[in-house]
Formats: sequence, C-alpha cells, structure tokens
Amino acid sequence: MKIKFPLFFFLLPLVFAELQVGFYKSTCPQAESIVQQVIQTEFCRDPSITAALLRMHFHDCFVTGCDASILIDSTRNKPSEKAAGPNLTVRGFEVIDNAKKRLEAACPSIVSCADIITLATRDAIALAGGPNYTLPTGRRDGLVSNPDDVLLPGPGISVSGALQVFTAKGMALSEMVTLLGAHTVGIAHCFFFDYRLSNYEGSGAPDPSMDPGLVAELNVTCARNENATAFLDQSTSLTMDNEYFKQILLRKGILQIDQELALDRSTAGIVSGFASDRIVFQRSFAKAMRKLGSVQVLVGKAGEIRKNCRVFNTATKSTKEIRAF
Ligand code: HEM
Ligand SMILES: *[C@@H]1O[C@H](CO)[C@@H](O)[C@H](O)[C@H]1NC(C)=O
Ligand SMILES: *[C@@H]1O[C@H](CO)[C@@H](O)[C@H](O)[C@H]1NC(C)=O
Ligand SMILES: *[C@@H]1O[C@H](CO)[C@@H](O)[C@H](O)[C@H]1NC(C)=O
Ligand SMILES: CC(=O)N[C@H]1CO[C@H](CO)[C@@H](O)[C@@H]1O
Repeated sequence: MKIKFPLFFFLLPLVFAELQVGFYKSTCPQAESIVQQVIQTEFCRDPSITAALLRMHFHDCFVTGCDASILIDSTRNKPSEKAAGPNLTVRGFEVIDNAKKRLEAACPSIVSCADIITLATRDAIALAGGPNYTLPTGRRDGLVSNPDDVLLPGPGISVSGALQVFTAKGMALSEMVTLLGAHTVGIAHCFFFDYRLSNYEGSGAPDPSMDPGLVAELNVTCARNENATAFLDQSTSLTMDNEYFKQILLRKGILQIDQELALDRSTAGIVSGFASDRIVFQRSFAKAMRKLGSVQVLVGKAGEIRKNCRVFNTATKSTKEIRAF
C-alpha cells in the first residue's frame, strides 16, 4: 500500500497532462511578457495585427487542432497548409517569428509555436480594446502540415453548414456566433464578396440583404483593383468591440455568412443580444477564445517544441546533416 501511493501520484501528471495557466512559470518565467512586448510593439506600428492573428489562430485551430501547423513553410518537395486555397491571405507570420526568436534567446526549446500564436492573439485582442483573459498554456507543436487537411468554410456557407464545421470542433451555436464576432476587426478581399454586389444568384440585382448604400460604396471600392479590400466592420474596424453585431443588424455585413447570422432564425436572437450589450459579448468572446485555443491540442510528450516555427525540427536536423557533408 505504502509503495502504491507515491507511484500513483507520480503517474498522475503524465496521465492527466493538460493545458495549465502559468505552464512556463518555472521553465521560462518571462515567456508571456516577451510575447506581450513583441505584440505591443507591433500593435503600435500596425494595429491591424489583431485581425491578422485572430484569423491565423482560427485557421490553425480548425485544421488538425491548435498545433502551429499553419506556420510551416511549403518546400519544393512538400506543400504545407500555406499552399491551400483558404490560407490565401493569412498574414502576421513575421511577428510570430520575431517572438520565437526572442523566446529562443531567453529559453531555448521551451515555448511552443502553438502557445505563441495563442498568447499573441490574446495580447493583440486586449490591445485593440477587447477582453484581457488568462490563458492556459502547454500546447506542443504538431508534426504535420498538409494542404489537403484544410477544410475551412468559405464566405458563402450557410449558418447550418457553418454550424456543422463548428460542431465537429466541439463548438456550440452560440460559440460560433461569438467567434464570428472576430469579424469586428480586419478586412476582406473583394473576391470573397463581390458576387453580392451585382447579378446576385442570377437575379440581375445586388444581394437584397445588403444595405443599398453599402452596395454602392463597395462597388466603388472593388472597382479600384483586383486586390481591393473592405473593412469587415464598416464602423470601428480596428476595435475589438460589439459593433459587428450592430452593423449586421443594419444589413451591413460584408461576407454573406456575416449577414446570414443576423437573418437566420437560429442565430438572430444571439446577434441582437450581443449588439445590445458590449460587456456580455466581451465576456463570451474571452470564454470562446479560450475554448478555441484548446481545440485538439497536443500536450505532454506529443509533438515537439519547434526551434523555428516555419520548419519541423526533423527537417532542420536533416538540413544540417546535409550541410555537414
Ligand atoms: C464560418 C466561419 C468563417 C468564415 C466563412 C470566415 C471567412 C473569412 C473570410 C473570407 C475573410 C476574408 C479574408 C481576406 O480577404 O483576407 C475573413 C477574415 C477574417 N476572419 Fe473569418 N471566417 C470565419 C470565422 C472566423 C473566426 C472564427 C475567426 C476568429 C475567431 C475569424 C477571424 C477573421 C478575421 C480577424 C479576419 C480579418 C483578417 C485580416 O484582416 O487579415 N473568422 N474570414
Ligand atoms: C493584460 O493583463 C496582463 C496581466 O495582468 C497585463 O500585463 C497586460 O498589460 C494587460 N494588457 C493590456 C493591453 O491591458
Ligand atoms: C457599380 O459601378 C459601376 C461602374 O463601375 C456602375 O456602372 C454600376 O451602376 C454600379 N452599381 C451599383 C449597384 O452601384
Ligand atoms: C494583386 O496581388 C498579386 C499577388 O500578390 C500581385 O501579383 C498583383 O500585382 C496585385 N495587383 C495589383 C493591381 O496590385
Ligand atoms: C502565406 C502563404 O503562403 N500563402 C499561400 C496560399 O496559397 C497560395 C496558393 O494556393 C500560395 O500562392 C500562397 O503563397
């Protein structure tokens, strides 16, 4: 009996390895403040970093879990997630590289790239006026990044179609609506929504669910050039607030799925609730972001801690071996 007890307690952390707040407290006490400083500096230079990181984090977590698979660069022989269509316009990779470089200097091979994305997104949200929440860490970096795994919803997806995708990741309807509130910051390229501006579904007219004034404005914006963009939230595009929900109630959703949220019977009530109460939205958003950050995470001894967020460690090693010849 006496022997079994300590053995049992010794095994506990292995069996129940999971994310925990302050995971790096003893191994790299500066970890969170290093990430925070890098994001603070970047935010001052370019506040659109909040939108960039939010989208990167979402795409990372919804493809093989939050494992930094989105950061892997394609090589000549092996395309990564970055080579998949929906990645298209994901941005912000340099700021993650910058944070990783400083973390490797302070505590080599300790802090995962998956945790860096998650922490950086949290810090960027707070800087943009959103909630500032505590975050468990201890994610490990994945060993796969495959363009065929990227099955993300497109902007024309229905509410029920989107719900299927979110349900598959353990998210409820209200959490999906909350997370789409991330579209209160950032931009969309015209090619994701310009089909709504004229001859919508062969009708010869614009999408009737879009405010006609907005149709006219976007029509001008999108005529500029093939890479033109519009703010997803036409009112406060750099602030992590509940303005997105107010805008879609005014028929000013840019993406079709945004507008659908306000119109669909299953989500309209949630949208009105968030539109009328910024505090309630921000509280829900913090909770939903924490949940997003825990989708299919690798913990314990799974995966690895990458030295360079853009390459698997094994790939780094074999490059060195080749060079040594
Ligand atoms: C049904 C689900 C979703 C669809 C169909 C969708 C679709 C899109 C599309 C098409 C864009 C435009 C990208 C571009 O033109 O560069 C976009 C941007 C964005 N999405 Fe989503 N999204 C979804 C859910 C989410 C979620 C859950 C988050 C975060 C929690 C998110 C965060 C963002 C952000 C912040 C941007 C702006 C990016 C930037 O400014 O670079 N989206 N989304
Ligand atoms: C968020 O909270 C942390 C911990 O209290 C603090 O260090 C950080 O400055 C806060 N961020 C913002 C933008 O207020
Ligand atoms: C969009 O702009 C074109 C010119 O670029 C114009 O001919 C057309 O009438 C505009 N449509 C709307 C709905 O504003
Ligand atoms: C649009 O973006 C593509 C790809 O980045 C670029 O090659 C092209 O020159 C851009 N076009 C304009 C008009 O900026
Ligand atoms: C950032 C990035 O790597 N984007 C890639 C997305 O996918 C297209 C092709 O589908 C590539 O050309 C981009 O480089």
